[in-house]
Amino acid sequence: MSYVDEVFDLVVAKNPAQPEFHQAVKEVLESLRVVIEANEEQYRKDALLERLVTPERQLLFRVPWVDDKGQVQVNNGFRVQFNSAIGPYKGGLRLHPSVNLGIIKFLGFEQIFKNSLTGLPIGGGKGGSDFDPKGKSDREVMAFCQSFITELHKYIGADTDVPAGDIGTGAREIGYMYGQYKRLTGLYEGVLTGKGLSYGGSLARTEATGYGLLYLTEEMLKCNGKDIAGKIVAISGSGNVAIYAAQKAQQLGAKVVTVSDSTGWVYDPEGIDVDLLKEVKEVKRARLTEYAAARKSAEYHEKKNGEHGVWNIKCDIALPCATQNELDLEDAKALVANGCFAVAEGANMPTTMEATEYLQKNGVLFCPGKAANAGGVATSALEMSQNSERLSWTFEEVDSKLKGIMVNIFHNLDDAAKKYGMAGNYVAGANIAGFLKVADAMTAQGIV
Ligand code: NDP
Ligand code: 2IT
Repeated sequence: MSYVDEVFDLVVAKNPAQPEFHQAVKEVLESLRVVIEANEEQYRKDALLERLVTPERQLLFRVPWVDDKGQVQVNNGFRVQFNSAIGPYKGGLRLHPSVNLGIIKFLGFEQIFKNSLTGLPIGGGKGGSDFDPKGKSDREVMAFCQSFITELHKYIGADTDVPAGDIGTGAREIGYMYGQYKRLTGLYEGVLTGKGLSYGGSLARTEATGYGLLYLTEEMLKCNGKDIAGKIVAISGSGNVAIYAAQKAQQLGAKVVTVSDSTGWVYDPEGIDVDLLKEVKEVKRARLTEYAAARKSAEYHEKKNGEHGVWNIKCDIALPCATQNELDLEDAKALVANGCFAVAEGANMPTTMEATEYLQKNGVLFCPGKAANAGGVATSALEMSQNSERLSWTFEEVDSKLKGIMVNIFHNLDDAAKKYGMAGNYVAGANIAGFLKVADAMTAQGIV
C-alpha cells in the first residue's frame, strides 16, 4: 500500500467518529500523492505524514459559567495546537453548538497549510466551544469568555499560541477574553487578534477575510481572461466573512444577489444593501427576516431541508461564506447548469469533495478556502507584527499588504499546480505549496 493510503487509513482508525477531520486529511493527502511519492522513502522513515496528521497538543477542558437565572451551565472547551514548525500556533476560536473535537481538528489541520500559504511565520491551531452565543445576554457571554480564558490562558501567549475569531467569536468576545487574559497574567501583549482598535487591534482586520477573498478571486479571474466587474455573485452566510465579501465585490463592480443565515436566505435582485445588512447583523444581531422586512426588492426564503437555497439562484460567481459542507453535489450541479464559472471558498471546507470534483470537471475555476480565505489570518499576523513593534499602521497600509499577500498566494498555488502537472487545479496547488514549506521546516528541526 502507498504511504499516503497507509496514513489515511491510520487517521480513520485512530480518530473514530471525526468525519470532517477525515475529509480534510483525505483532500490534502490525495493532492500530495505526487509530491510524497517523489520522496517516499525519506518521508516514511521520518514518519513525516504521521507527525503532520497528529496534533502536537490537544487541550480539552470544562467551561462552567453562571447564566442570568443563577443557573450554572457547563460547556466543553477545546484548543488544538496542531503544528508549530513555522511559527506560534495561530487560528480562531469557534463558538457554536455543533463544535466537537473532530470539527476543531479539521479546522486546525486546514490552518497549518493556510498559514503556510500566507508566507508569514504562523503555525496551525484552532479552538472553541459548544457554547452558543445566540440569544445570550452580554453578561452571559462575558461570563462564558472569562471562564474559557481562565483555563486557556495557561497555554497561550504572544509567542506561543495566538487565538482569534471564527464563527460566533467577534469583537465582543475577543474583548472579554483579552480583558481576562490581562487580568490573570498582568501582560499587555498581542495574545489574541481581532482586538478592538482602542487596545491593539489592527485596522482592516474586520474586513480582511472578505476583502482578501475578493482580491484573490479578482486575480484568479484576471489570470483566466475574465473580469469581475458586471458579474452576478451569490454569497452564503451573513456574518463577518460574508458581509465584507459582499462589500468588496460591490466595490469591484459586481452585483451580490444573495446572503443566508442558519434559518433562511435572501434573494435581492437589485443587489444586497450592505449597510442595511451590517445594521441587521452587526448592530441588532437579528435574523435576515429583518433585512427582508426593511428592503422592498428582497425575497426571504425559510431554509428547508433538501433545497438548494442560494445555490439555485443564477450567478456567475459563487462565494460560500457560512460553514463546512454547505455546498453539496446537487448544489454544484445547479450552479453549473446556471452558468456559474467560478467558486471561491470564504468559509473553511464549505464544498463537499464530490461537489468540488464536479465543479472542477465542468471547468469551473475553484479556489479552496485555505487559500481564498487566508486574508483573515494573514491580517491577524500583521496585527501581531504591529503589537510587537507597539505601532499601528494605517488602513491603507494594511489593506495594500493584504492585497499583495492574496495576489501572491494565488500565484504560488497556480505555479505549484503547473509544476506538478495539474495546471488549473488550485486545490492541489494550495495543498502542495502549503505543505512544502511546513515539511521543509519539520525536516530541518529534526524529530520533534
Ligand atoms: P460569523 O459567526 O460571523 O458568521 C457565520 C455565518 O454563517 C452566519 O450567517 C451564520 O448564520 C452562518 N452559519 C454558521 N453556522 C451555520 C450552520 N451550521 N448552518 C447554516 N449557517 C450557518 O462567522 P464568520 O463569518 O467569521 O465565519 C464564516 C466562515 O468563514 C466559517 O467557516 C469560518 O471558519 C470561516 N473563516 C472565518 C474567518 C474570520 O476571520 N472570521 C477567516 C477565515 C475563515 P447564523 O447567524 O444564523 O448562525
Ligand atoms: O479560519 C481562519 O483562518 C480564522 N478564523 C482566522 C484565524 C486568525 O487567527 O485570524
